[in-house]
Amino acid sequence: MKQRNTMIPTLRETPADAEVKSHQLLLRAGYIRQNASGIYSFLPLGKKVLKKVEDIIREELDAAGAVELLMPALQPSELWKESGRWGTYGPELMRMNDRHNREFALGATHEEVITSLVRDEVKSYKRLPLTLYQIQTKFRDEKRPRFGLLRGREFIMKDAYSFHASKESLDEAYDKLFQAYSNIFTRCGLNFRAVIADSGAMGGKDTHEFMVLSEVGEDTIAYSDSSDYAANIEMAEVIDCYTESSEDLQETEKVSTPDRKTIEEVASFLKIEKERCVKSLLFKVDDEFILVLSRGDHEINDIKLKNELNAQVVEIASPEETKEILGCEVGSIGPCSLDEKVKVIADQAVKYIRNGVCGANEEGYHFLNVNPERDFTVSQYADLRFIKEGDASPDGQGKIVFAKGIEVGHVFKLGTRYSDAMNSTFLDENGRAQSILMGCYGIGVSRTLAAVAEQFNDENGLVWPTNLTPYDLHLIPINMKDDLQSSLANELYEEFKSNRIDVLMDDRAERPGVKFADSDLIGLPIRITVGKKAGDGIVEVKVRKTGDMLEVHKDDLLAKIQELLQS
Ligand code: 9G3
Repeated sequence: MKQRNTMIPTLRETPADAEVKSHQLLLRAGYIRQNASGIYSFLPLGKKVLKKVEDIIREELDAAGAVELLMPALQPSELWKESGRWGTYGPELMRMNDRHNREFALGATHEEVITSLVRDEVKSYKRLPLTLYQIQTKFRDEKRPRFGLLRGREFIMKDAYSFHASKESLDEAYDKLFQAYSNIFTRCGLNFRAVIADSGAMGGKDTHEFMVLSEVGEDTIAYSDSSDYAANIEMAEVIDCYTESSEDLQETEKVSTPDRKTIEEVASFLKIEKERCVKSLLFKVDDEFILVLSRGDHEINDIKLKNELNAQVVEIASPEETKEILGCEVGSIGPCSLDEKVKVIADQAVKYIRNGVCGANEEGYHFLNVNPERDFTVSQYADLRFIKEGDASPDGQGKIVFAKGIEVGHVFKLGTRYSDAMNSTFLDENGRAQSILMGCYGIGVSRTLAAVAEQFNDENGLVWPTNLTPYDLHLIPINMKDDLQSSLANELYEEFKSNRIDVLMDDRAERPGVKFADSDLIGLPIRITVGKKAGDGIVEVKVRKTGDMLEVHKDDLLAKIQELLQS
């Protein structure tokens, strides 16, 4: 490709609203352009990288036995009404009406469409298992699109769906695709972890997220410093390895704690450590108010609370609700002498508190020397808190360390959540109708591209791994007007092309400095400069990643380039 014939609009300056490296560089190097908030065009270089990511995904999905299809982005609302999700998704689900005023969703995901398709076409266990996938544009009207392709409102997703007659078959497909995902992200050169995740609204039990370690990641991963245990912080379980206190139980005492409301204020006012405080939070769980206790230095994890109580909705009670139910302000509530109707549950660490402090359910008063079971009853202890750095790893090996992650993949065992709701059944070998078991598996393709850009760059621009680079090498004649240079450059251009090396030649009439700066920005793995020594058939080869420079005679060049591209 010659640069006069393509479109690579590089920018000198970093656009003000681009906050992270990948967003800045993909804009500056002319890979993407924003059309509207969270909506991008992939310019020729961006499109070529996108295709390379997609081709790696296709190879691995096909090898895992999945079959590609393509579903529509426009989805009739009837399907989402059948699954019950038309109402549960709010403004994030983009909707439109057609000319007959019929309602449609712009596809945010395709469980409904694929389940209805399989419902109509797959009736017998003989046709199972089946794994179908597509690579397609998705629409999600994010409240705060940001970080360029990392969180867009229109993005490219590979979504796969598997269909099974048995749990064993689903487990087998899940493991195969789990391995395929590991292969994909490894081939993309990404530093990733598969982490135990929460299935959220999707239902189903097993689910893993594939997280690329990155400071700009929105998710927090808790992983062991000495095993491969890793979990989304929402799901990381805390093992009960607290030590029993040997303290004698002291007499409870009510003390005035004027205007002290938070754990910090109460602990410092009473000169006790936070570990000795009982933190009380009133939660609204579906339609019931429950007082949830944790140790003063811990935070209640609402995802764990929701899963433990098998609830649909879990939210913190408002100050008004707290006052109405417990008769006092949030800062003074506690578990002692509560009205029977308020259920009390606690994180397991609370069980080990001895002579602790808690709110007295009276404005500005707290109790000293409270002890579980003697002074307050807990109907249920469970692992309800967020894990902290330094906690023991749940697999018993090493300590927990936190890292930020970009979620690039998510795999779920859905079970019959959609086939039940949409009556997608198959006849088993005894002729009995059973709901089809499903799995679903997503990769954020455009997000993966951005994650690669986030991981592969330096102070001069992008530095693509050879698997994903838009072109294999950058051929730069210093001066196209110089016959020796332009003829050697064109000769090399033809030679590379006829040897299936994808070459980009900078044939623009730009100063060398501009060409070199653009070349570093665009980030192709190898640069060949045709300059003053063209007459001797000598060119300069530069390896983008290491900056290594070497002079090579044109007769040795092809072999050298092929060797460099292999490594
Ligand atoms: C929506 C909107 C946003 C959504 C969803 C639906 C996330 C939604 C979860 C999934 C689950 C899997 C198949 C590929 C892998 C992920 N955000 N999810 O269902 F309407 Cl607006 O997408 N889907």
